[in-house]
Amino acid sequence: MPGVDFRLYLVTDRMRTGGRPLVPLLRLALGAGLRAIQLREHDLDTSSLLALAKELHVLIGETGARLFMNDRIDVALALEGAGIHLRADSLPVTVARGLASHRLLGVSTHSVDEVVRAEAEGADFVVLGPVYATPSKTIYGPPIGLRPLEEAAARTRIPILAIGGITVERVRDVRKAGAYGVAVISSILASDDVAASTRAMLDSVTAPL
Ligand code: 3NM
Repeated sequence: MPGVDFRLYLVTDRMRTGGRPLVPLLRLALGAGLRAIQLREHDLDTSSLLALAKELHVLIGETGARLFMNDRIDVALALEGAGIHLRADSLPVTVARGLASHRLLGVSTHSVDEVVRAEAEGADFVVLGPVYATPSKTIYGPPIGLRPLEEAAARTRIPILAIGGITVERVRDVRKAGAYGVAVISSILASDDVAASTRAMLDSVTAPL
């Protein structure tokens, strides 16, 4: 199974695009070099979600990037090669791993202990946050700051992607704290120039520290 070969993970939220349709924005981001997208549109019914996922799967297939399905292992399994991203109320990591042994498996975490557990249970990578206050939602709790990133990176080996309020200016700090990369919604999807923002983020996640 291929490993985690991306340092920028775009998480979708079609309510945060400033009223613009999601797919053309994702096309722009992919054209700018984005390598991984997590489709996270909880409120869609299954047939609408599957239709959107299929459309993205085709779009992504043309670029060689990766598509991850948030929570919906069933939809991921319906799409060749799609990865799975689990959240706290998803099926347990061990169960997901059993169902999808050859798929990349990411897990949302909010503490050092959760990162340690996700690794032990078979996650390929984790997203850890919210590191900073996020304009996207407050349901993730208060910002955890950089310390948990440092500690989680010291105690685990799987890639950790920092999430929550990540901007180009903050990438260096989270990487120095131990993040392998970053996961974002607003700094790309809410940007007036999605292609330029994607390029700037890609440059900052690969720049020498
Ligand atoms: N998960 P933005 S924070 C989807 O902490 C998500 O698990 C989080 O959006 C977590 O890049 C978050 O706009 C929102 O801050 C990220």
